[in-house]
Amino acid sequence: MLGSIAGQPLVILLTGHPDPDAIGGALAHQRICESLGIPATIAHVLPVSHRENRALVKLLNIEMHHIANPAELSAYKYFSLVDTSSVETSIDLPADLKLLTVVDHHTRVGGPKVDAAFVDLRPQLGATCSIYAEYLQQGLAPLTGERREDARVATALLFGIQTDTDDFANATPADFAAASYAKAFCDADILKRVGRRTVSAAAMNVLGQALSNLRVIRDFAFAGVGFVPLGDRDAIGSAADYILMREDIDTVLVYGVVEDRVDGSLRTNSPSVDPAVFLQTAFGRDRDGKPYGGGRADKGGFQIPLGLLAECEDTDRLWILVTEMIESRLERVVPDIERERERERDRDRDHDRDRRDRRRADD
Ligand SMILES: [Mn+2]
Repeated sequence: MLGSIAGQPLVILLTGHPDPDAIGGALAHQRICESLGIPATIAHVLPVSHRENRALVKLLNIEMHHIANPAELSAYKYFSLVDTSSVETSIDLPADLKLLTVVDHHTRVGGPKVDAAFVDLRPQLGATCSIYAEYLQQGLAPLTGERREDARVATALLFGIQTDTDDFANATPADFAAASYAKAFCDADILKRVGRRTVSAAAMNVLGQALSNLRVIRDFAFAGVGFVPLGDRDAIGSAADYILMREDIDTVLVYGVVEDRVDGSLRTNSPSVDPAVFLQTAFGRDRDGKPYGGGRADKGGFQIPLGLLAECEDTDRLWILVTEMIESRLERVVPDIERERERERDRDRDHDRDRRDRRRADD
């Protein structure tokens, strides 16, 4: 199919914010085009927004054309879609630009049938990069390891498969076969560098708060993180995910105030803790009988509206109220919190008495 347009330029148009599966697939598509004598350009309309993805483009030195104006596409008669079956909607494509190929692994839900000369849709696969690795392996521009270029394509393919299958957790046997083909040619050092996880500054700040306020009651831990901007709400769940890695606990709850509500996340790897039951026992239901929290096997979340209290301008005092409310509710599920508090009170009392005794002795 591609061979029939040899010599004519083609554009690989990525839809949405390019992710590693789209970028890796596009790079392999470009390689196949070039082996057939077709100059192919990778283009995208929306920016590469995720930092990890920008690192991939930079470290592998991938040339991608950022389209700002549809006129920039006038040089092409043909285009290909990779890792999508639908065209970018934020731009009006030139009317005479013809869709030539579609290679994708997404399940199509409704919408018009894809109209292209070549269509390969495999919703059973975890990544589009797996389909491209298979093309290469079966003889379309195969990797040989002789050229530096091979390592770039192989690394991008492997990273695409890795990220789209959630680090292979959702990989099918075909994805593993594709990954193992790409692995043999990939640049392990670059793969390690692009795969380095990044954490936003906001998420790290929330985590810092959670760690310094963390209270551990046997195998349960909880922490309040104060006021969190709405846009950083996910950082509460991320902090809980991180704290759950601590080896001596199996359940953690992290909460903060987000806008006019208390917003929290529960994480557990205890076989006996059901997040939905835990949260309902602690926080109950609102007036309409709707539980404040819910969850599934290993995670849950809750939101408790603060009502008029949210307007309180003394945020220090509001935060004290919130922590007392949450702690007294958590005692319903973790009675040891109260016992712990009594021990603390006893310690403080002993401490005060010691100090008084010492002072008397000094007198
Ligand atoms: Mn994909």
